[in-house]
Amino acid sequence: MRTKILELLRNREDYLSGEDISRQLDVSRTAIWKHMQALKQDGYDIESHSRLGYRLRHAPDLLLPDEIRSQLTTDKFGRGPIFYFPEVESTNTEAKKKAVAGCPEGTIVLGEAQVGGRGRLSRGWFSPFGKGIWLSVVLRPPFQPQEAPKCTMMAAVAVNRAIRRITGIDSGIKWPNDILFQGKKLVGILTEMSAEMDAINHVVIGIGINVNIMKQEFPEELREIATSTAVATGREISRLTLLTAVLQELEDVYQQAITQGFQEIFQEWRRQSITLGQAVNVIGIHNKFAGIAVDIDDDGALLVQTADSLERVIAGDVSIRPRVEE
Ligand code: BT5
Repeated sequence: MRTKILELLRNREDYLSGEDISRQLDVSRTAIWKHMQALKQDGYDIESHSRLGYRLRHAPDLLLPDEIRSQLTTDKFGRGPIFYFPEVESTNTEAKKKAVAGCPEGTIVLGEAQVGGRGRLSRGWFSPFGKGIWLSVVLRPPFQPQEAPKCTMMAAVAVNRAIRRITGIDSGIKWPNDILFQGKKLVGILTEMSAEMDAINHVVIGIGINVNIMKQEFPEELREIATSTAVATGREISRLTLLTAVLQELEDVYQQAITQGFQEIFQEWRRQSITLGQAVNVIGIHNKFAGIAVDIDDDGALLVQTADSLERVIAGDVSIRPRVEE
């Protein structure tokens, strides 16, 4: 009901009378009054006028489920359960619990702040309150378990599309799971899976986007390697707008992967990649080497040409070597 009330208020610049709302939603005016009080308590600045009705002056910059639902453009993602936490250990950890408990595909988990945000290999993820999008999406893909890494690449394409569309910046994808702007990390993606031998139970895609974090707000060790859309554009970006764009793009690429396979998505990944064609240092699980990143293969592995062989990198860290002036 609150989502519907918000929708009505948003679509109207002027006042909307209690009578109109009650007719359109078929509820009593007392019930509407109660919903308005609850919305005000959540931080909505709603003007009420005894004769004219209600007007939304300002919505809080929080990723509240009602707000999200009133702006969603998707068919599935975010249409089912939305788990929202002002503070959470890690949205991925919560999403995995929900997935094991049987939540439907497209369930999302959001935290305004994460106190135990995770990267790969137990690294931390800095996730301050209200300044980023700390999101996990539960998928139940009909893919083989060995195809799960492709979900990370698919998510990178989707998030990069959304960031470019909403902010206008020229961000690019670094293999396999980062989105960078001018060499600094804007987004990290952590995909986690539960599977049997031949089928995936669920995949949780965790996406961390630095939105309105100012340079001096990053901890010292991240200041030179991380950035945010606010730093990149010089303006605050609505997290809600960016979030709904991310969900739409993610739903689109996922649908595309299911119906047409990953080929087109990988082509787009190649076009948005900042890794391909670069001299790179690879720190793999068992070895270290240097070469030129020449392509990705059909599995999403990075192909690196070294002095004497073509290496296939399926996991690990790849750093782009700065060009040496000749
Ligand atoms: C990643 O790991 O980049 C995956 C990050 C995924 C975060 C999301 S947020 C929602 C969901 N819930 C979670 O708990 N996690 C996911 P990796 O490639 O291992 O990079 C981690 C490294 O990035 C750290 O060791 C830092 O150097 C750096 N880092 C940490 N926080 C950062 C931030 N906010 N922005 C940029 N870099 C950061």
